[in-house]
Amino acid sequence: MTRRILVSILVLLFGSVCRLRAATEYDAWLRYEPIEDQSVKALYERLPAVVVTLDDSPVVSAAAGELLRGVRGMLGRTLRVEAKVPAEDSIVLGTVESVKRAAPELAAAGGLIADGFWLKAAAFNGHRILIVAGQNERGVLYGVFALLRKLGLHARIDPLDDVENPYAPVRWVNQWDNLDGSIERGYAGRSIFFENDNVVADLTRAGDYARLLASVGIDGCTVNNVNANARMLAPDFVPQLAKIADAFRPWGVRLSIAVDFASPKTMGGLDTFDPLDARVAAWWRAKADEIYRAIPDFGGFVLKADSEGRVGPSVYGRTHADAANVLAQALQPHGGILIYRGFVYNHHMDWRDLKNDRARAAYDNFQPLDGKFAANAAVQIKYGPIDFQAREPVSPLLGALEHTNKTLELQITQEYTGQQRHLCYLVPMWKQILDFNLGVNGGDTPVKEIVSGRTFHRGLGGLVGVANVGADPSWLGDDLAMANLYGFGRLAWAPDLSAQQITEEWTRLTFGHDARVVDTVMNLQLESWRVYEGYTGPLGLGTLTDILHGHYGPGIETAERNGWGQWIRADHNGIGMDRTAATGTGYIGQYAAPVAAMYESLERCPDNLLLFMHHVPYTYELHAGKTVIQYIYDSHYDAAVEAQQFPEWWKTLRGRVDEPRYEAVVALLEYQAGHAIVWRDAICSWFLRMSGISDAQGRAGHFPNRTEAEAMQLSGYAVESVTPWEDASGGEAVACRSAKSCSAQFVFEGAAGWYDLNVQYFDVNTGAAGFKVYVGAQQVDQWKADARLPATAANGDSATRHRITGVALRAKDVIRIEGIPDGGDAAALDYVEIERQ
Ligand code: GCW
Repeated sequence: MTRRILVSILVLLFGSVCRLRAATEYDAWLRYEPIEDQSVKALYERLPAVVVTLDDSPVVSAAAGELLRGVRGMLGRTLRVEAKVPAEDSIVLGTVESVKRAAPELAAAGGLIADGFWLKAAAFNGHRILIVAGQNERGVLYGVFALLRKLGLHARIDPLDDVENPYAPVRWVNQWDNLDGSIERGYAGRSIFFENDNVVADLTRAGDYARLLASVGIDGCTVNNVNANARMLAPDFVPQLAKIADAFRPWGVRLSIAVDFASPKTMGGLDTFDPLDARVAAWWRAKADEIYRAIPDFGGFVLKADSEGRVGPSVYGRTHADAANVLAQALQPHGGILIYRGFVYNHHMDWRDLKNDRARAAYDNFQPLDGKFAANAAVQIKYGPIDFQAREPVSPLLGALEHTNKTLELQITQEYTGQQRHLCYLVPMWKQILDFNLGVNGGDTPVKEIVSGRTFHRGLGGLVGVANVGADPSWLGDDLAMANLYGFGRLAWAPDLSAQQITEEWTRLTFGHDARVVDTVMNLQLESWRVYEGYTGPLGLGTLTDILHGHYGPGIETAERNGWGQWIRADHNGIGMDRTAATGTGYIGQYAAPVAAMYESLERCPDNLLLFMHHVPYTYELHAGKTVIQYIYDSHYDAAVEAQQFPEWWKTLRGRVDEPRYEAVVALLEYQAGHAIVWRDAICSWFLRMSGISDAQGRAGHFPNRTEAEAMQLSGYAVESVTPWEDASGGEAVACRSAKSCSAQFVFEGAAGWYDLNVQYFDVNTGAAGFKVYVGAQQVDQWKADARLPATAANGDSATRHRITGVALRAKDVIRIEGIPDGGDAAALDYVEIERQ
């Protein structure tokens, strides 16, 4: 072993041990908790004391450092590091090649492909050795993480003979980081890569991020927004990018970047960016050469073109394939790849034309180009034909490119699924997508096989997850949301793993092995997507959020009557997009026959996609045995009840989970429980008014325990209407705009007893208003409206519920809420709801 390797292993080890103690959420699933259980410890009693690294490379050093760190953490032992196989038991790390050289008598496992590994407990010269052999260096690193995962899961490591290969070559994350340090659709703080148009000086977090990614087999990271800044290719920027690549390299994560298609003109000074112009091609080649000189293991480019205002080949009447290929050819000599976003659609479509349909766009744009893309190019296709909704059918384009490489785009950052303030664990959704049989050519062609390249024998393919981690200590802004990052990586590596297994692994590694903790956290995770869909947009309606702004709270009508094409076509009689081939937009005809036949038929179309595929009256009877309208009411009420249970389940873990994570998660789940009621009421009120059909159970529109703020006795507060109306109870709220403090009060008319008070207010991000609640002269609670919500006005994004439990009330008590505005936050109040305990 060279001194350099030893030093770097020690730096990795001790540098990280300090951080490990400092924060648990930062370490996510790589906590390496000490194993206290003696019977489990006994499983590892005979773990060799020596680790041998046969290769001299940053990746294998990182692997060795990680092994030391993990064993130190879990078993409290520091392994000895050596360069030659000693005359004692040892753990041997190296590529298959090096293992063969060091110990030819050890029959290496056959069948390894790039990045694959072999874990083997064997006898050698009378000693026990534990081999971690990789097909390449990255495989060694993945093998170490797999071994440590076994320890973390308290699994046996003797006997041991495991061969693992990645399911697909491309296992990337995309970050949508802007060079100013903001992150498009990021919900966890500022960029860990950029600030002020430059790469940040301290790239420790970039390295730690790469370590997290590597631990689940992710081998590439595109660091900037697909809405790319041309500066990414500026000559002074390339050396800065090289520093990020340096931070990634020990973890086998290749850097890639999104580029602006007009760069040859805007950055390169040419008078064109026509992909078929020889000067443009030469410019891209020279740029790629320059990048590879600075970053020899550079992954490639990602391109979003002719989409959402980005320029593209259409400027010159060229095709997407022309655009992709000019970049691909520049990367090809260096082994780089070009990923072309399939997310291309017209966002100025005429909504009055019932035949128009955004869902058709990806297929219509790309299917005719099948076979025209370079061998080192892939089209990256979002899982659904619209845009990361709570539920969508699988994109038909996935089944329609037999002669083109593809990657499947999933979204880890929860843009349309609660933005990490709602628990919405997406692995069950992703499993459904990956397992969905597109029935191409009448065969068994699940999405996972298609996108990995297996079905059509493509050399390139895989999974890409839009991650958008940020500088928040917990990476995604919510400890539980990290299961989505973990699960994405595991599925990209091994899509046949069950949601159950992935969830259990993540839970044990993140929170330990207390059976109650494991059960509770797994239940929360595994139920959360179904519940989220239930109180947002069921029956294939999409999330029903405000699509024109934050994509967060309820905003049903924003989908309609504009060019964006997320229409749900709701009127007084019925709802849903008719996408049939027979009478609708023809979208369903983009699927292979067996799938098309299922969706085309009202009888066979599953309820959960009915309104995506068909327009039906509200009184249409579902397979579920109720009408569409009643299903909408029931789903929202039932799911909101379930969301109320989430914080209660979690609270049973007090004392079993460390305080900081316990508290952070309670706060989020309580917020979610309140916001689920906002969603429920907004959607049910809207459909009640639109359909004119009342809820058979009498709930929608009736709130017996609620006192509207606008009906209270106000001092300083003034009544304002809220837009959209359904986001406030009664369509109105009160705001305190011209006084230092305002109050709203009412007389409690119920019987004496114990009550919970729910105060519904609006928390905007332009200030932090204060609230105080009094019963008679006695203050019973106070808080600040200082949550980070994507809202500057009173609406469904800012609507927040504060619950005060266990208050003794007597008839004729005066309940008074005092609001103290701050900055642009007018302490707006919606209602108070009083529930008997
Ligand atoms: O989901 C939408 C987002 C945009 C995003 C776009 C895309 C980066 O709302 O913010 O732009 O998709 O995927 O390109």
